[in-house]
Amino acid sequence: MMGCACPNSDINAPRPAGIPGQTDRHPCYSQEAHLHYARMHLPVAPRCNIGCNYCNRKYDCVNESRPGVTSEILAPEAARDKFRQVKDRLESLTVVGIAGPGDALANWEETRRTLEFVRQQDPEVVFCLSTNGLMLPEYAPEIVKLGVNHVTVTMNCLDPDVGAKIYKFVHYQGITYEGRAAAEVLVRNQLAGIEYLTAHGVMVKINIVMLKGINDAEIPAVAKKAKELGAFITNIMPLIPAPGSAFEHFPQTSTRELNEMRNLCQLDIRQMRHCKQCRADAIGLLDNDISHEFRSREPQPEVAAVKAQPRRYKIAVTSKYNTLVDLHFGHAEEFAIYETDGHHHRLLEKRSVPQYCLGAAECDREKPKEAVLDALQDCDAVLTMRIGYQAQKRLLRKNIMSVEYCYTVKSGLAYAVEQLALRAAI
Ligand code: CLF
Ligand code: SF4
Repeated sequence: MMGCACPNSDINAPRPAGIPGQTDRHPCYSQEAHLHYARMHLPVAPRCNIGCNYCNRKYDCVNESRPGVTSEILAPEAARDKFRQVKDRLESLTVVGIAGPGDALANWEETRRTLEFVRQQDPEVVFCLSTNGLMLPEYAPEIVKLGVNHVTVTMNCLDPDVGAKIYKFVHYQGITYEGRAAAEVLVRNQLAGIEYLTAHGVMVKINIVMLKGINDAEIPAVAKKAKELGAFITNIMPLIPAPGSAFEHFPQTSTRELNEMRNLCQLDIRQMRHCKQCRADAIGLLDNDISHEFRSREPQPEVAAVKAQPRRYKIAVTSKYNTLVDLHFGHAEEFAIYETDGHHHRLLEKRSVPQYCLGAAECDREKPKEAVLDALQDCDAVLTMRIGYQAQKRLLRKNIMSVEYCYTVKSGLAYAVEQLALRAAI
């Protein structure tokens, strides 16, 4: 039976085939499933083997995540314990994914051991991996053997001349490639890896970062190739350049441009339209990340090293009643300024400011924005429930880190100190 042919709607598309009992419980592969089923990312993969021009390794891998927020890093044993803890509390959990904060396959030992640990505890869980694809020729057979049935490969181009503009380097089998040669190695391995996976029954999703004027003309060809290789779906994502990356000032892709591209590519292959570009330690439904409820209070090894020389930070918090971090950065009319070392917090003062964001109609008013940035210039970080990308970027230019959080101020301050220390250590 033919589904609705409207290119704007995946909701009316035929129910995903996929792997019965798996793909229909996978929140990213099925639009319907994302309303009911949760995923959990285990952040066990900090390293990466390529250099994307839109990446800054102080943040999560941009191929699957939104920059500006960093994730904790877990050893496989800690990941196993965390999985057990989350599984006990989150009935809707169906998928365990490894999505960074670097590349899952550039940290294969950690990735493999983590999956083995989790499988020992739950034979039913659906495994998911996200990778740049460079190491797929080496590890695809093991991936299949481990029962990983869903793999995301970020493939931004086919033409190495286009790839030369996207990738700074590719480090493969002890050799560092640059320019065209780097893209050639990467694309060759991606294509071979995808072909192997789909031939062995793995559901492959292709993420494509849309870079205006660089790869947008080639995206339809990438989508066609994905279809030809047997991929299940493509996820065309807007570029959100990481602060400090080579593409930091590159224009963002608008939702309209993105949807036009998806509509075009949908003629060839199913399109994902509900991606949240979530973080490498995300937990919960795609629309409701509850990872803060499960974050370890134990310092990370890198953080512990930094904490050996105790450092006190000044952190500006957005909170309605100074109990919870429950205010959007743009809506705050007051910042509570704390001094903290992560354990002991001292409220120094409250600073009144004009609202940073006065709604779309007044979005271009510079004066309130500058006033807020000036008021925070002596702070190391802003701890806030939510913050827009442009505001994050402007803060970062003043070396002020944005930390998104939504639980108590006390635990948020401890978390923000961890993030500051982690950033300093990377
Ligand atoms: Fe995670 Fe990615 Fe698996 Fe999903 S996320 S590894 S496929 S379980 Fe999903 Fe998050 Fe978008 Fe990724 S919403 S960023 S597509
Ligand atoms: Fe960064 Fe991810 Fe690209 Fe690696 S693959 S350079 S982590 S965006």
